[in-house]
Amino acid sequence: MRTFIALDLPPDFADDAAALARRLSASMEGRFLPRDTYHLTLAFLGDVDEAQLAAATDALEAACTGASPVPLRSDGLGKFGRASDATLWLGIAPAPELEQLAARLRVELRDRDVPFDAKPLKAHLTLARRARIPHVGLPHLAFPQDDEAVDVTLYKSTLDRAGAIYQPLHTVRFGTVRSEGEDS
Ligand code: 3AM
Repeated sequence: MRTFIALDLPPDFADDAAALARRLSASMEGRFLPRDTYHLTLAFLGDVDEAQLAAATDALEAACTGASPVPLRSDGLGKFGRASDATLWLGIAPAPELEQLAARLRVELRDRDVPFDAKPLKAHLTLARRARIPHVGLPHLAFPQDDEAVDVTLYKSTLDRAGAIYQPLHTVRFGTVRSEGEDS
């Protein structure tokens, strides 16, 4: 099963990012992603088996225990790839809480022998794929209001001709970590 772990966005931030994406989609071709798919990837695991999936869930719980809310502050637009065929993203400004969470997650995954892509974190929300970024200037853009993120989810990603389908498998909200069956 193809999986990744990502920080989820509060609804207001996602709404603002979707409004930004709508403005951008008027200025360029591209496959703009549905708002509900927005996330900030903390670790891409790729294919894992059942045992690794259970270990990844444990790692997620451990990494979030006592974690602090992550400040979300827009840090401009950016791209991966060529301007003629780019992944277009909204950057998220570096923050110690975010760096710490991603670092802890990676330590917890490594301790449990769960494989993941160890490339340095580049905090971003992907807005569009296969975008053709114009050379002329973009319209005036309103960026999302600053916010805080408190949820991390282990996602299953299924590749489809129309794009990836993301299915949440396990979500942890910081400070309220509770396993299934535990009394509330
Ligand atoms: O967070 P975004 O949407 O930018 O591009 C994939 C997506 O990134 C990325 O993981 C996220 C969930 O699929 N991804 C896919 N393959 C990857 C790889 N081998 C990868 N990230 C790192 N290494």
